[in-house]
Amino acid sequence: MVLSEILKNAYNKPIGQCSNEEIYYALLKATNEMARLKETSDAKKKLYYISAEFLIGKLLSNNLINLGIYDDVKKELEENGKDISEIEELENEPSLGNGGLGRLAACFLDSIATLGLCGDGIGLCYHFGLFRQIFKDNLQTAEPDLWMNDKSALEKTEVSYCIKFKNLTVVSRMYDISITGYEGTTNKLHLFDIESVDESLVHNGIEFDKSDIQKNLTLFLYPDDSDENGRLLRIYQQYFMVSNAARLIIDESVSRGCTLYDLYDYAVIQINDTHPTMIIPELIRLLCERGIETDKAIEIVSKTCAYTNHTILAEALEKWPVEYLKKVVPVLVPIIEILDDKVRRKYDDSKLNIIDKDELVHMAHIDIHCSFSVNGVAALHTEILKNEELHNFYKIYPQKFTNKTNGITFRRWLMHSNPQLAAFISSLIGEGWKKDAAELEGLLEYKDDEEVLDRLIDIKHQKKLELKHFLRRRQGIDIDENSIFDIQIKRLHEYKRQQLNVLYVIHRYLEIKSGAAEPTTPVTVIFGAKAALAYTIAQDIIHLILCMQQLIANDNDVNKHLRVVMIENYNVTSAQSLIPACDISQQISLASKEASGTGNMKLMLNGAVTLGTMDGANVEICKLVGDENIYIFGDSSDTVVNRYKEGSYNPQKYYESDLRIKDAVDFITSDELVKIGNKACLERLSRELKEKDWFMTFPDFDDYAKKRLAAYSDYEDRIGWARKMLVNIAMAGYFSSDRTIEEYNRDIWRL
Ligand code: 26Q
Repeated sequence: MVLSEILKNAYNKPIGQCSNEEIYYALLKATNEMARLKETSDAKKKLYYISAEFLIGKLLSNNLINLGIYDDVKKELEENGKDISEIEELENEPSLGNGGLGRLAACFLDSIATLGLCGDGIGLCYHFGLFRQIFKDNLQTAEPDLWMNDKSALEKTEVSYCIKFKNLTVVSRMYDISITGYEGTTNKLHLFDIESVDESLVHNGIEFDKSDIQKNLTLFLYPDDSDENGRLLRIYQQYFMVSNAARLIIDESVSRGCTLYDLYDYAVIQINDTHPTMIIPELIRLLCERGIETDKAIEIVSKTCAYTNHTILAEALEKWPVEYLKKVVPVLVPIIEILDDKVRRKYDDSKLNIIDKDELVHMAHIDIHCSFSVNGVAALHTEILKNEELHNFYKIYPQKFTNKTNGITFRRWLMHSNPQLAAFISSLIGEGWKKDAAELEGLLEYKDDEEVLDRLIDIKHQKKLELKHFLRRRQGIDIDENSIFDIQIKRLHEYKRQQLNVLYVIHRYLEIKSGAAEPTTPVTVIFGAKAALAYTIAQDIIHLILCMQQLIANDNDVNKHLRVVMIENYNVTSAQSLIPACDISQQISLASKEASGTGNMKLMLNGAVTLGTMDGANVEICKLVGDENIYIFGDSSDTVVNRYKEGSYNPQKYYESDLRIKDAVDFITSDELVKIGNKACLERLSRELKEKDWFMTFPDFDDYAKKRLAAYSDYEDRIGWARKMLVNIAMAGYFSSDRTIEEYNRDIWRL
């Protein structure tokens, strides 16, 4: 592709005279056309990855890379005085997801297309992505993020269905986004929408009338469900998504020769968490409508569907009142009752029931009974599902359970976000790793090569400088590129324990302030996190972090040694700047609570060293890199699980016996902080920690402080540290989503 020719045809101008907007649109159009040439449709069986979230991030550069023209385009632009990163900035990020689960779906689509598998994504076309986070008075506020200001990345299709709810019928429309594989084929992400959505419904931040379904159905990702209208809207969204999906799957399968009795030979449906669960009763309903008898329909659907579990947190497992389903989609209720009845007849164990005694429908139970595969997302997580959370199901369906440890696409998370490191790796071991990530292990040969280790340090320094400029531009904050970048970036949740991190920061601040600590290399502690709007304690934790940021920035005794920075509106785009610049990757969830984590993998791949608990995929990272290349602390998942079972945890005991904990917690409500913060928020958080500390930060504090200090001290030995970086990069190959997808295909999809 020659850009100058494309621009000449489109605008009759040379590159130098085109605006960045003109170049952006021309590139978008050209990549879409190139992508179309790589579409294939000759397979018999097709995968449908159905998910309420696809956190795909910006597409342009990713597509240029996958189509193999990024370097040429970049060069041609440079020769004409244009900077590709300025053109990238014009693209809005489609933030159609919250975090890990949505980003995983996006990485999977990349790998499915890269491996040339026949598989599409199906989801919803939310007009507003996840809210834009803005800090005001050290508090998080939310603004609407209208990413879809033009529909250029979306291609309108002919596909449209009539979807009937109890009191209303809507007409859907399918829009497509092309998913390019790296030197692979082009697949589709199908996003369903309705024409009557009214963006002007949104006012006063992100408030809107939650009852006007015709106008709000696909307005927002995860409408606030703290009230009944919000919860009903979620059910409307979920049913709209799955009913469209079910019809599309049936239509496409039939057009390939399927009789519906053999649906599972033509389609496999991967259900991403419980949000799309209603596709099971909906498919059964549609098959019955087409003349198939109920038991047979249940059998066919169960052989077609596979379910992925992403959490063991009870509050995140969806349970919908039968009453709500009757209000929105009464047609599904008799089918769910039949499924529940079959379970009750067969098993004498109320824990297996689909509808419980409170008339709540356990969505995960539908998935497990009516699918042929149930998988967890990391080895430890799957073991906990089998032995604890889903033990009763495992006893009756041992053959359904498998582990599929998560992965990430190295195209976005290394080639795109860290081209310098990618090029250096290729100069050492060749380009093969881009298609076969296990080849990264070849780097181990250079473990003692000081020239190589020096170059790794140089690249990290360059990425830290780039982050410094990014932050100055975006937030007007100046950070010291010669400090240790100690980073925790992920959704804000108590189980992820940002509060443990900030307690340590307070402790360190007090130590430096009092002269008890004499730091050598300064440290910049960076946070990036959005908190759900109805999640009060999470908001309070953000508030505390922002207050510490301000307090330390203005304290000249401390700020030369320690800084806190909270990234505003953390998203995929900022992750791409943060991850390559990280020295220490904080993965400090309470053991047993983080199903897998995927940020941990992205950071490792970019040469960050993990400071973490034995949780999720950290366990597998630890096994791969060895004890000397990771900092592990805290109680094991067995200890934690038992402590919960015994109900024996008492935070007060730790608060009173460890002066560091007491001083740090007391500081939350000190005069200094209350002066710059909100007293009620700070007091609420302090009380929560002292009286509940449900995610057990105090028992892990001592070990955390020790290991964190050990990491800071080891960092002083620059070559020793670079060796740890190199081992982490070399051993990250296992976490390529290409490997994950090969396993899904080998064990579940069989395409
Ligand atoms: C549930 C009920 C009502 C409203 C919302 C929800 C809800 C919404 C989003 C429940 C869960 C989610 C998202 C979960 C998620 O992102 N899980 C993460 O999935 C990653 C990919 O497998 C894992 O790496 C993370 O460990 C896991 O937390």
